[in-house]
Amino acid sequence: MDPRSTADAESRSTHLAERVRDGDPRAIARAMSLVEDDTAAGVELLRALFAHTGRARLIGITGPPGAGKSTLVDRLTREIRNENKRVGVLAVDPTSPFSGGAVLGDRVRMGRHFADSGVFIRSMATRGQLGGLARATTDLAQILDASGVDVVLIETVGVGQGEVDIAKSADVCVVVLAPGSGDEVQALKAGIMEIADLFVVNQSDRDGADHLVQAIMASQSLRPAEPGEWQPPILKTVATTGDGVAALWASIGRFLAQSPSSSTERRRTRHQHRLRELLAHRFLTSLEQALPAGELDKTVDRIAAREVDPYSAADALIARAFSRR
Ligand SMILES: Nc1nc2c(ncn2[C@@H]2O[C@H](COP(=O)(O)OP(=O)(O)OP(=O)(O)O)[C@@H](O)[C@H]2O)c(=O)[nH]1
Ligand SMILES: [Mg+2]
Repeated sequence: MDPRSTADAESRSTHLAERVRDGDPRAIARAMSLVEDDTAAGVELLRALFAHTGRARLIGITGPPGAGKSTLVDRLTREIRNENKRVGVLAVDPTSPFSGGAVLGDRVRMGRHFADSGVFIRSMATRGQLGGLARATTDLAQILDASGVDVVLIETVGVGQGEVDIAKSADVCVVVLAPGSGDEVQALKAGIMEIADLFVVNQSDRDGADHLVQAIMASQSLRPAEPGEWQPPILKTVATTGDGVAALWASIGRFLAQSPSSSTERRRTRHQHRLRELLAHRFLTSLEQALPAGELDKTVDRIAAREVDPYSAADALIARAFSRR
């Protein structure tokens, strides 16, 4: 590569990093696009910003489709803004058949915050990638963190493992359920009951809210807590009116204050996942570069034709790629 263009790229990303750190919303949006598109400039930027991260609290909001997560995120955002804290919102848009048009819906629901410079909102498409989604979410949260937001709210639909992983790796995980839709059964199946630090029974203005509270209590009694361990509280909210949201925010605060060690542990887990992912990605890239073009595809064809098993094929490819070095 032309050394001048490399130097240009570096100075551009340094400049962009500075603007991100100033909290410039256009710079934040640009930075996020560079990262989401998996560009070299995006990596350069994350590198430059990393030293300035670690301050923001990540709050995962997950639950079945339509439980009221976006409406709740909107209300929480207002609550947090009342304390004069800055908020970033990452809404992971499921392109799953469960939920249609979330991008537009989220935009409309979050509309009142668009003019507020203390709030930055970004919708992320899932694009079917799994590990990639968790990675992209972590990276975008880091950009927000470096830009000086105090809280990052991450909305994911708790339907797939990828989404559940994202919520789980936040500093606190809020599981939102709503009465009357068989949510508790669905949530149990998706494995999101185990990851809750707090439960929210939203839409508690509707019939069946108390029944749902009972069902959650019953599911929790199956796993008794150790003495001194945090017991996930069950909070009732009506996100459309804001009822119970102040109490929810207070409870989140209590969790964060009481469980610093679990928070440290989760941060470590996030870094661990990220490092392993990077290593796997880089390893595969250098493997591909070391092999003749088309070699991986040829091997796939041979596996499909049962000429070789995938285990021996993997060993052979690694031996071939790295023995010449
Ligand atoms: N009655 C009632 N309706 C609510 C409440 N909270 C949300 N809703 C409505 O429920 C619907 C779904 O709300 P959303 O906030 O979009 O739910 P979501 O969980 O973000 O949905 P997805 O992102 O599509 O999974 C909307 O029509 C809301 O107005 C509530 O507390 N009570
Ligand atoms: Mg939503």
